[in-house]
Amino acid sequence: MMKYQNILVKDLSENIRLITINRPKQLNALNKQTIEELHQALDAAGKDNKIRAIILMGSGEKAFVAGADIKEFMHFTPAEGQALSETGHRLLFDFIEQMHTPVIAAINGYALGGGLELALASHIRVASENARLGLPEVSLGVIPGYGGTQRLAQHVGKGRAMEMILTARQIDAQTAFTYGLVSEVVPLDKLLDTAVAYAERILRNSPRAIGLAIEAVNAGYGREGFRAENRLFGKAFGTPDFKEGTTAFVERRKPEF
Ligand code: DAK
Repeated sequence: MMKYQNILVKDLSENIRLITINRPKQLNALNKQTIEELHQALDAAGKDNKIRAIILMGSGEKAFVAGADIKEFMHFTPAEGQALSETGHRLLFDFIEQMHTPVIAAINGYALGGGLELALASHIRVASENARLGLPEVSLGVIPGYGGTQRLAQHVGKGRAMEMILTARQIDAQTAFTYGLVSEVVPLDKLLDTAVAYAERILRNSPRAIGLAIEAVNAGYGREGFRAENRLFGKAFGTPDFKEGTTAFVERRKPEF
């Protein structure tokens, strides 16, 4: 199996592969390298006929993924921001959504910004009791750029999505369950077993039919909103608020918009 810097890949059985995002000191924030590695690992798993379900998790006990790596993306220009958004979709977010091998997000802590977007692009979500979910982008002067404006609304409805995005608030795991955002909430030490139980149920079914079902479900959702998100995301990158929001995060102070 390939060697990666920022992720760990492990087969839990002949048919179930666990991919762990492994930057615990940065709360598993997604930088370019991690996105690239996740793509390679997912692509390899998708092409491996033996692998019939994939589990995504974050390393450590604190975070699934605390978002895109702020310290990296704060330096991007609007053009780079927009280009990277397209690359991110192609390599990771749309890529996962369109995979014929089901991806289960085991949300073991913070799933914020790009981290929640990663879970939203996955086919099934389960969460540990300590999980906290949110799209805090507008608190940084930017908007969700990896499909969050579209997929959150698809999962929880427009009203709740609008409320979560505009307030930038985090919700706890139980609220996420009530919203229909996760299928189950379990103690942290039961999370992986719970994700495996979903994978095992999937293994009983036809992999070909599963692939086609994923494609059919996805076909019900248009692409126009994603194009708008991409364009408006690029626009947000050019504003002084983006500079202030990301700088305030790094300086550990409240932004002044
Ligand atoms: N990026 C980089 N570093 C992060 C990070 C992140 N998203 N989240 C946490 N860290 C780092 C912290 O800076 C800290 O590093 P050191 O200071 O120790 O070097 C370390 O992880 C531990 O974090 P804290 O000390 O803050 O831990 P706490 O327990 O106090 O707080 C927290 C946990 C999750 C509440 C807090 O870390 C936090 O608020 N994190 C940021 C959450 C967030 O705003 N995430 C980003 C959302 S915006 C793009 C497309 C999409 C996006 C961006 C670009 N392009 C196409 C270019 C999406 C953007 C987002 O995801």
